[in-house]
Amino acid sequence: MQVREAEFGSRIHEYDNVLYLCHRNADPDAIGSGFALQQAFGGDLGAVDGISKAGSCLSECIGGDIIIDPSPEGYDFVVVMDTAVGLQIGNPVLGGYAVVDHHRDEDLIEGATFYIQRPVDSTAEIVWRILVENGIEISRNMALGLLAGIITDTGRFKHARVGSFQVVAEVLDSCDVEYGDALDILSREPTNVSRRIAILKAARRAKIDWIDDWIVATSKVSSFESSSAMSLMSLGADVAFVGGRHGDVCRISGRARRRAVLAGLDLAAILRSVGKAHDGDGGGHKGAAALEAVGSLAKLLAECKNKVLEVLEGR
Ligand SMILES: [Mn+2]
Repeated sequence: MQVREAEFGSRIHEYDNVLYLCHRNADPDAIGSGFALQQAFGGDLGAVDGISKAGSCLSECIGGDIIIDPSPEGYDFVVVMDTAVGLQIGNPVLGGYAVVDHHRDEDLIEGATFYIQRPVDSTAEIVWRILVENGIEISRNMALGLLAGIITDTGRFKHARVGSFQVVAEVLDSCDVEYGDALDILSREPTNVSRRIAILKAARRAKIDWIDDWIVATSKVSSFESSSAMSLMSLGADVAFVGGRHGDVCRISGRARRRAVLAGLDLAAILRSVGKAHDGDGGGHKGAAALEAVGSLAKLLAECKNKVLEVLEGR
């Protein structure tokens, strides 16, 4: 059942022992959002598998105490943060749970006790509304976490819509925090050598296809798929898919320029259908999405690429 932001407090207070659970490789949006709710309403903060570089940088700066791979059975209730697809939290067996998320997928909300899902640019924007409407006093660290989430999920406002600017203005106006403080935290992330090598390899191995004036790049790396896809886009691709093999599964990260999304491209839909067709799943946003599936990485990449070319042809 979808509930209003104002109802979150009374619903969550029905439970004594709550876990705020972030997705795999948790990013600043998941960490900042989970941290703010945990500070506001009590409970524990956890993440599946581990935290991304930027996520752990943020967590360190705001004093987050994150349990890696917590067992949900130990809690009365779980709030799944910034996650729409069960696969992203390793498909655990959950008793009662809620979802607070900004993706469009329906996988997890179907079984949820309640959920707040709105297609805004970041989960942090929804959490801000929850805090305000429940009359929570917002600390500087809570505000910093939410700002970091909005900044990263909008690609530093490159894909931001008016709602994210509005929330940022409200945060800066009502909390003891400067915009530059949040930027400082995010720039503390060390420029990781293995990440830069992965990106350069993705560029060297890229296959390039085009139709009309749309350019689609596909490539393979063993990690840092999403950074690599983003970099291929900044090198000139309109759409980029970068995949990697992780044990038995392949992960593919896709990114599309805004003009491709405006032309009708929906990467979340494409990656969901390719994922589901190969014993996996996928989802995300129209311009940034991911899948996990079983099979040949080259074939999966080709299938994604062909679907994109079909959509963009003649647009
Ligand atoms: Mn997010």
